[in-house]
Amino acid sequence: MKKLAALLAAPLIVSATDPVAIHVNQLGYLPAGPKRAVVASPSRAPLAWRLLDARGRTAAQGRTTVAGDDAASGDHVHLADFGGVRAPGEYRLSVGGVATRPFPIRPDVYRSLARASLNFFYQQRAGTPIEAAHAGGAQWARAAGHPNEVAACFSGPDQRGTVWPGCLYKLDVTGGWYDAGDHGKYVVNGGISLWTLLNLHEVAASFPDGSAALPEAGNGVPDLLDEARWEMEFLLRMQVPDGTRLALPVGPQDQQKPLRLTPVHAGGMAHHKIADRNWTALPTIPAEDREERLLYPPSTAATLNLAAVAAQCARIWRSIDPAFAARCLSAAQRAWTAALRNPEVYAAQGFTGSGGYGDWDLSDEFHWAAAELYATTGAPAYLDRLRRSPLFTAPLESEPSWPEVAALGTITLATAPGVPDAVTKSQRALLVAAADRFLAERDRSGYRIPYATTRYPWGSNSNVLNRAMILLLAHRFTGDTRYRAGAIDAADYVLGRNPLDQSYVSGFGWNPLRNPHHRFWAPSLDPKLPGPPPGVLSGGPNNTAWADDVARSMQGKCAPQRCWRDDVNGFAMNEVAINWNAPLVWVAAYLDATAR
Ligand code: 9MR
Repeated sequence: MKKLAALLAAPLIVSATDPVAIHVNQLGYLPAGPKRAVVASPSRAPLAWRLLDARGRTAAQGRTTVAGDDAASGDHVHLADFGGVRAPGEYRLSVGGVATRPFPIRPDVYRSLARASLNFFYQQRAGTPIEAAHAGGAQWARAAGHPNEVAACFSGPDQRGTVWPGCLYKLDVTGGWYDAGDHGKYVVNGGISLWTLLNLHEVAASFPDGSAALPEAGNGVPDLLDEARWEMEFLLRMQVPDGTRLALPVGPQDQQKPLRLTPVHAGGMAHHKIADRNWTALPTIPAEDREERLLYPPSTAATLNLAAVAAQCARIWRSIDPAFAARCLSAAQRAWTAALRNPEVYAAQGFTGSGGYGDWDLSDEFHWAAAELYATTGAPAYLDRLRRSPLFTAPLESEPSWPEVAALGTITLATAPGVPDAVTKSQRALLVAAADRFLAERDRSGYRIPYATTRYPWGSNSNVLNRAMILLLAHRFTGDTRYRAGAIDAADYVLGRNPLDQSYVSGFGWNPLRNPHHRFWAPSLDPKLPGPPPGVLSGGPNNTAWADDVARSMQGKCAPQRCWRDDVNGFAMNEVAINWNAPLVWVAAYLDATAR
């Protein structure tokens, strides 16, 4: 009691010398949702806050809670909770004589974000012209990039001295999405990205026909599936023809030495990537890429990515386009068999011109693919395989990311139609337990995000959003609104409630992403080029890989959540990527669909 009295007696006015920074979700807040601001201030005593309406009247007021020193941001943090305010309108939050810019409380705050973030995938399409009518304006229109992508396999020596024999065929791998700021198309990363959009379809039936800006809108098929099919068709093209023998690296790889290649039956595997032989300069408009495009050797990981999403495709298109569904199922089964035959062909890393997407533990990829094939076919062999893996029962180790895909299988078993109840129930329990851990992390993180770490990985914003996806699923399974609140905390962070006061999404908020690492949206390098269209997510703070010059200039000088700059050259912190925008679409569309 004494303590409380002392707190209440403490000065509520900040002295003129105390700097105050107020961080809110710049997009705004849902009427029925939680509403939290983070206030960075050295004050050890609570501060008075006021929520002002559009006419400057006080709509609510209170005192901050002092959360204390926060290692992730380097800030001394207070929290202001104005969740009680539900009336739609424009508001500003004021603390210590400082006020935010106006932000709305409205039931549709996530609507245009959902639409714009999906449109990113249209704009990343390869092999087709990007049209002004669907891209949101003439500045984003461009000629088709790589419209006739018929490619041979890499042959000759790579940078580590492995001499590759190449292959006897070429594949037409036109289409798909460019991965990121580069023009590579990678099966591994295509897999999780496509899965995320397809899962959103299965869970929430988002983006019915005619709701998105796409050339296919109006064709009688949900727009989300139209966009997803653009990538699915490409992934199917990346499959090695049946009966092919290739010399591939089998087993663990010594990264310092040339690889030993062994002839294997590679039919049904998937090429790891199609990409430029050498890195192209920034900027490079896709249609002006003059580099040689090559197919890189198949990997077991790519093969399992193909198996997983093709199985997902088979069950989703069964009722929409049975012939396409059958193609997908056949590809999935051939890929699965090929992976069982070649379980240890890891992606070779000796190439330049594109990213590595190397992964040396494929137990989670096997688990994911088995889960998708089981959900689609119900065949006992896949269930046996799932049951033999510890991933079927052990607590989830992490949120999904391109090298950690176990949770994708868990989510599918927990959400796909036709999975036996007992399996669904057990997998839901794993996801809810993970959500509980994320909530506990939220409660001990200064900025109250469900990600309490001081190690921010490459693409950290996607880790945060993938956790939000699991939190929203936990809410769906249990009805417990605490999980949904945790997901909104994650969205708040990405949209401005962070120490940099940065909306990491282009076109949204008063301080949006403007200069991503991208070869076309690069106005800081060439003023004739457009900035990013709305709805594009930056990878976000990275204090674990100082891979670019911008990062190196900050090394040792930034608190984890501040290791970020809006710079076109900062590829380790400010690139964009399909696997990062996908959970943004998922979370924004889901929050919108369930908003009140
Ligand atoms: O997202 C990838 C990240 O996890 C890796 O640490 C990083 C370095 O290997 O590569 C990232 O992926 C990039 C890919 O290799 C090439 N296209 C752009 C991707 C995003 O930066």
